[in-house]
Amino acid sequence: MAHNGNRRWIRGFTAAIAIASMAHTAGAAESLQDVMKRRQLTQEDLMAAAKTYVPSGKRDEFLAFSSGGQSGQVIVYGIPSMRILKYIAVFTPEPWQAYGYDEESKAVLNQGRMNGRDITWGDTHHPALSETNGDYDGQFLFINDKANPRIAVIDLRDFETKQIVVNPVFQSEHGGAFVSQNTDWIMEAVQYAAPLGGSYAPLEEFNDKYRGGVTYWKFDRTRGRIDPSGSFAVELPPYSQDLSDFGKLGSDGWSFTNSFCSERYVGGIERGRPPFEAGCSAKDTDYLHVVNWRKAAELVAAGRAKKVNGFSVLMMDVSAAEGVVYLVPEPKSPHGVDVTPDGKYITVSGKLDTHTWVYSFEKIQAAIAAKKFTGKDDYGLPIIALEDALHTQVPLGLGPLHTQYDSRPGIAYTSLYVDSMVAKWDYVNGKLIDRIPVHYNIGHIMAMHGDTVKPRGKYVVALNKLAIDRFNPVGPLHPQNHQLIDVSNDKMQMLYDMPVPLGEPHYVVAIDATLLKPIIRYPAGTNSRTDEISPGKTRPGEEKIVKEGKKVTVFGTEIRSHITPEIIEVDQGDEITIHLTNLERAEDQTHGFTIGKYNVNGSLEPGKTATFKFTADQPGVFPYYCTEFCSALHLEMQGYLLVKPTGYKPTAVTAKAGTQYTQADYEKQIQQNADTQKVIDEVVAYVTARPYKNDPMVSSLMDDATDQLGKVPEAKQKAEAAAAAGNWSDAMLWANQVYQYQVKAADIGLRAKTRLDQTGATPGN
Ligand code: K7E
Ligand code: CUA
Repeated sequence: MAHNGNRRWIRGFTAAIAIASMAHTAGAAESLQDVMKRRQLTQEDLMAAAKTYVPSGKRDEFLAFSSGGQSGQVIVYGIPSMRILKYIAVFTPEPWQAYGYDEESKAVLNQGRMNGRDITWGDTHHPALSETNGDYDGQFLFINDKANPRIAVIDLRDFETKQIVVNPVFQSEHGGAFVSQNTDWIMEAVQYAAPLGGSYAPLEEFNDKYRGGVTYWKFDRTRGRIDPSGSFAVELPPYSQDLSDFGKLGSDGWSFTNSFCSERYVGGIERGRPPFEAGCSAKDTDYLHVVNWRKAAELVAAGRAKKVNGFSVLMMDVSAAEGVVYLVPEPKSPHGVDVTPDGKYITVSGKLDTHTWVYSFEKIQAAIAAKKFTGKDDYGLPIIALEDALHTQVPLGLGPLHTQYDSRPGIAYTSLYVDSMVAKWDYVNGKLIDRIPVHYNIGHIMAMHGDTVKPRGKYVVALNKLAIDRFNPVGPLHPQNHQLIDVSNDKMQMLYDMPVPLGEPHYVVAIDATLLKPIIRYPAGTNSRTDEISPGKTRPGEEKIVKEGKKVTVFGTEIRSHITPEIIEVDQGDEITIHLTNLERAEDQTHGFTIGKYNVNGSLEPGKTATFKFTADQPGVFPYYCTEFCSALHLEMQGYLLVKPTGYKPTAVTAKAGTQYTQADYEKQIQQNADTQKVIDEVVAYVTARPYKNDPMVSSLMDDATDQLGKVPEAKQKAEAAAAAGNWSDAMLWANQVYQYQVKAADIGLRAKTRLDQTGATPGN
């Protein structure tokens, strides 16, 4: 940076302090009526805008976690603003967060490998938030991969994926993730039947050899990880199990899973048979599976399970004999089973039935207690008569799918896929209350805390499969359309269309934003994927390069605005390991890292340590740099990887600096440092006159500023020593380094000052 540039910077800096306290002057204003006219907005539009608009600096009331469908990710957005806040990388490598680039996150993705193969995508369907006593607690998020049966664990302290578990028994899944009311179990039901454990059997043996099932993963809340050794599966008939839900309150200990092809039809167009769709929807009813999972867990603990690929599976003969699984007829081709907030009812909708059916848990239990069954299915599982389980059937419309619940007792919202509508209805008294059109072909519907014991009401979101004409066309593939609906009044009101351009978001969960308490920084040197301190953790001043034969290990750091080391010299063929620690503590002060042409890419949030491994097989000069625009000197946050060709013979060269500096340059720099110090003193006086320690954000900014200033004496000493030796170039450069530390301290200090101004802190304690 040029000298006069620096001077301008100081002037600008002083000006910034002055401007910060100036009032804004208003120009000739357009009236609200003018804007309505110009933009052709109705009163209703204005009302919707007022209900969804979140002014700059204000925050959303709820946070939604949406499946990212084929992207294998999770999308986080705010409600009511519908502003996207984050994509969480889960099953798919994702460069922005360096997921799948550093060794730490590669280790998580590698947990999801199957049969020795990298699976680099996922078909995410159902996110589930962790619950305590049946309500969201804001600690964990789980999501399933339908295509490759897997479940991932995301920690909501840092919104990072921590674990992926592969289902060792089943070949596909759909009815996951759902959590028990204290999140000690996570459910994952099969979709398409196949022989257990991945073995082969011809389709002719479908009835005998193909199986469905439900997996109950044990979740260790203190470790925040799934424990596969404590988990088990329950074998089910090959009925194409679909969605599931856990019981709650009085129905805790039970789970419910619907199915859509209890006909066990096997298609085969090429064999001259009608396709799956014909044979799988021939009967008038399918089966709701009612599972006493707590009893199943006891039987597994008592050694009654079989092992399939080392995983415990409770087989159907045991389930039938011990009363673990019961079947109840359910509407044709159902999709979705949802337990009411009080745990007393279970709603199931059949895509090919216009009614939603409501079952009574109490009636089901009474039938089981009285052993009142209409018979058994081909696998020996008892069938409860519909009339012995049904509470009511409510005509809602065409193609009912999923149901969510309102804060008002008895009120539910059900998506109507074929009608493209949302139905509001009363499941206790069996009455339709209101319907609203959506655009178009709604899949899931989601209400605030809408699948917990304590729904919050206010909004529902319609997750529409098609957008068609809602947005500016962007090619033949349109975005999905999430529509926000106000449900706080008697009539539902459409508020907002939000395009989702990342994949098909099957299901979403939304939590009261105040329940989330994400961290600002990691404890220094954290491997964020294991929550442990990394062996690569490096403290400032302890950076080093260790060479052992062909192995080169770099212990480096990043802080505004340099990477240490700045030069890494290796020989062609060396195996390189680079550990980088971000030394920053300030909020949002992330650094990146890349080495061009070596596919090295890092994202280091404050406190994180990440590791990069590669073989330096290509000789040459490879610049590396920080990929986040992290400070005014971000572009200078750079270095060189020098890979010497095999057999390279160095010739004697003396380094010659680009620019030589004189005593006058040095003195000019000293003066500038003194001026800058004055500005810093002003900011410090301003901040410390106010109770800044009461605000953790300001307090940590001030810690960071103090850190930067703490480096001044050493650089100053070096500058003075060089000056004493008459080496004006080194003297000037070290004096300039002093200036760099000052600038960063001032920059952070000014941020602290701005924050104090925004929060209205006044002098005093
Ligand atoms: Cu798309 Cu829940 Cu997988 Cu329904 S699912 S729409
Ligand atoms: Cu760090 Cu740019």
